[in-house]
Amino acid sequence: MKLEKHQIEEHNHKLLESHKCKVDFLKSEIKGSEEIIRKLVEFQIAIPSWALGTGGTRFGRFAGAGEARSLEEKLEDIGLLHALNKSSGAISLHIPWDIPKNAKNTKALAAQLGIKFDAVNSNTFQDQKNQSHSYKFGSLQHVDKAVRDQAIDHNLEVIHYGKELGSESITVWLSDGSCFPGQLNFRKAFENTLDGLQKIYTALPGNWKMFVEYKAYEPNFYSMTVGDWGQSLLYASKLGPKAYTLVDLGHHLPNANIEQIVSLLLMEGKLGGFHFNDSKYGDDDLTVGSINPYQLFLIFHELVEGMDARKMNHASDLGWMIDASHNVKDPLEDLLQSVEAIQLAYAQALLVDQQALEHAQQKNDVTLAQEILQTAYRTDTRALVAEARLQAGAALNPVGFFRDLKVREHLIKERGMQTIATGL
Ligand code: LRH
Ligand code: MN
Repeated sequence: MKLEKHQIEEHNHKLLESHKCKVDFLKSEIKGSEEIIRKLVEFQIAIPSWALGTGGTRFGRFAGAGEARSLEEKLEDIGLLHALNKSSGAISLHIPWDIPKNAKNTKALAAQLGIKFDAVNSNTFQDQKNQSHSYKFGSLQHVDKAVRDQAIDHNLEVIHYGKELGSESITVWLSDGSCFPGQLNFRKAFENTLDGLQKIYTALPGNWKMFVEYKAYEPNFYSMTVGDWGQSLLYASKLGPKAYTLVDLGHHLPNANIEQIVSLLLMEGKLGGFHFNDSKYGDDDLTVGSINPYQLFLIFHELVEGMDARKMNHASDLGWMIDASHNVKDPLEDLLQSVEAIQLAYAQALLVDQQALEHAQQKNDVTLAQEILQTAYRTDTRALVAEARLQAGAALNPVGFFRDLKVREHLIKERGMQTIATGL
């Protein structure tokens, strides 16, 4: 479904007056609003190809309707999201769920929709049909060299597809680990995994990055061979300058201080990017900012402080990606809300008076430091984020417009009720 410019202008026209009121008031209240709006316009978030359909759990999946049936339809859906918020200008592919049948055509369609190819993801956590060796007991960690070599070859294949499409990074998430004490020799599992990652690293094109994604548990429930930020940092440090850690917000043990992890990985120059989502218990892959928006703000506060300390470009120097799974909501509405939540937290973090905060910290004035931080968090930045969309030619109210346009009804007419998108 393609959105015409005039449709967006008509939608914005109805909301313009109240929007102008809100944004003018906010501009009168804060310093540097134009610079913040410029940064928001630049800030693009990659949409996961595996989250455009309805996800499920082991207890079941309640099918959605009108879902994307192919990589082309997934690109069209992301094109629609990008037309609505001009902040979803990239896709993160998962191989083999989204193997491009004709990379040239896929690349041309993406370019037409203004979509870039962010990190490609390998998959050695499922056995594919007619696969020679099973990943039941792991992939790169496996005791059997034939299984390890199969997993390495798969990652080289993923890099090949990424190169064809113009991607410049690969995310390696390994489900490897163990379910019971005694099942695995941790040292040998680490050494096998490092050896495998090294062989994949060596095959990286010059300008590529490798993101090593860690996870505390699931699908293994006693140990994971890339189980936390320390292990991921160990791999990335031993691999070389093109290897980084990837922080999936849902991959931590309860009450982990993720913002401190982010600060230290940035300090080490080994933070590669994010898989944004939210969770209350485990790897729930819920809408970003839907459970713990204050934590998301604190993470962006550490990002802005740490990236400015290293003079990094906020928009391009880290991988900004969503990784979510939608069990009860329309996947496209959910993704629109997630992008909005990320932009809101980023805008709030840009409002923090860093100098005043540093001054308060130097004086151990804890209350003042908290007041400075929470003043930014308690500032409603919705009008700023909406103004960034307006200036970028997008919709003032993406979810409202998505509904007014009856997009899902259109997609159902086009694609039918019983359609399943590849992915989780
Ligand atoms: C693992 C993970 C990983 C993806 C998968 C879809 O939990 O976060 O990033 O490969 O989800
Ligand atoms: Mn992830």
